[in-house]
Amino acid sequence: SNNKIQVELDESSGVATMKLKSPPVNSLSLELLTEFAISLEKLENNRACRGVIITSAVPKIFSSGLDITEMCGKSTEHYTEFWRAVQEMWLRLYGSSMVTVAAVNGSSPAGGCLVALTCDYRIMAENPKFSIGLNEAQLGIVAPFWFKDTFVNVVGHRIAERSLQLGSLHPAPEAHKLGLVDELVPEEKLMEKAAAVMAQWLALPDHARQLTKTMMRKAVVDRLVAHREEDIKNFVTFVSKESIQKSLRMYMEMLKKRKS
Ligand code: CO8
Repeated sequence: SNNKIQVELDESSGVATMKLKSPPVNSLSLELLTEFAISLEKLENNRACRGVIITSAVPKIFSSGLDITEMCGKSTEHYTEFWRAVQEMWLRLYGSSMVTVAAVNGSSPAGGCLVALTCDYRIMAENPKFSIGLNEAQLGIVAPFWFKDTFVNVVGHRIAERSLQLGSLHPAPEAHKLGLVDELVPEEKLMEKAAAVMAQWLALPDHARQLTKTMMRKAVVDRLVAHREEDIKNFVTFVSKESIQKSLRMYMEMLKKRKS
């Protein structure tokens, strides 16, 4: 099949695992984002499922973030559809009533970091070669306000302000110190630890936890919902600029050159 996400539900624990499997780097393409939102919706509507662990099936990479090729040389209609899919994925994940745990088993820049930040809890493999952060500024682009809000809600304003301006990618140990990830474990223990954390969160009654989660996140969700069309318009205008197209093309070339 051409599934880019492997979903498995353990009926006895009520915990699903979503494994991103879109080699080489789990870029969040329109197709992957759409599958992500649909998979989440299915689990959300499945009463047997109370929690989701999100991880990667690609070695060394959690997700390389938004697929840059979706933002290069495409039509206004395409940019519009793409951005709506990014919003949809985030709205479903941030607003999920399930417990969501990110098992970050590789590098996690930009949109990859957003996916992790959007969960309730983050566990990262302790490998210092793996880094995580919202590095948009390094690409000459600006993280949208709801990426920023999600980041601030995890690490606080000061750390977010510095990290966003510098477009920092933090190696796992530093990410842990900053509170960007909650825990570091040896890579081979990651899934075991994620299951243990999940069990701890699921030991509480769902209802009070869900209402508390909603209370904590509602303002940020409502802000995007209220400004959704405006946010799409902003993205399309921004990404359509020749200067931004040039920055993105140069960045893609830099990625390719770095290899050889
Ligand atoms: N999108 C598309 N293609 C990508 C991306 C990406 N995000 N990342 C990597 N690729 C491609 C590479 O170009 C390369 O292609 P090819 O094989 O054709 O040369 C292939 O994937 C493999 O990549 P690498 O050789 O670099 O693989 P490594 O294992 O050496 O490194 C990394 C993996 C660390 C993930 C590295 O590829 C990397 O740093 N990628 C860039 C990550 C990044 O900066 N992403 C930011 C995307 S922007 C975003 O998510 C938010 C934007 C918000 C919108 C703002 C308004 C405009």
